[in-house]
Amino acid sequence: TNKVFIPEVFFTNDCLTGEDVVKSTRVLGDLDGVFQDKEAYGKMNKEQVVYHVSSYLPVLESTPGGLFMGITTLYSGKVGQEYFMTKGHFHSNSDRAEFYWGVEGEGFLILMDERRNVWAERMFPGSLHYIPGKVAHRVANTGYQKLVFSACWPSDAGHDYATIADTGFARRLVDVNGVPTLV
Ligand code: S6P
Ligand code: ZN
Repeated sequence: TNKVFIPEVFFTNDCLTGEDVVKSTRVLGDLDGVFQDKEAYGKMNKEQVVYHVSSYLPVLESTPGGLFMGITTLYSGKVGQEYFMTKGHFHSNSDRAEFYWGVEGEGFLILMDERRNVWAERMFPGSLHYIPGKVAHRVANTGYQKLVFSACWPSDAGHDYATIADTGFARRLVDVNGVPTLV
């Protein structure tokens, strides 16, 4: 089915924008440097949408004690043998934890601690994932349809994309003869 979970919102937020839901889109061109295979990346259409995020923000960013909720729709695709994935990040307030849960489709949550140990958890409708503080997180779509997952994180977590942009994840999830494999 094509049913995507869209929450009915029962809060009035105090965001500067006045928006209950903030939507953002990452196209392939926004993910320069993320994928291993530069040659394959170079040949692809940079306007292609890789994922959309709808964020539900009942309080201002960086408010201590509040919570945010987001729904990510990650499309199916590969750059070379590497599956479409989110940029991935640590939290700026590095000890802040997060929940992810699978809603539709299939993939893997890829996790990396501060010592650069990497592991992955299978995502599917109903899967629930606790991401401890100080653990970087990104999601790869290994299926043939879109992968939809939700997240809940503290409003003072923030996003540290720079560390991943500089040093990446220590392992990548690639298609090895049709099998998603961490290499
Ligand atoms: C926010 C939460 C998610 C991601 C989203 C996109 O803390 O982890 O809403 O923002 O899945 O991933 P990324 O790595 O591009 O922010
Ligand atoms: Zn996060």
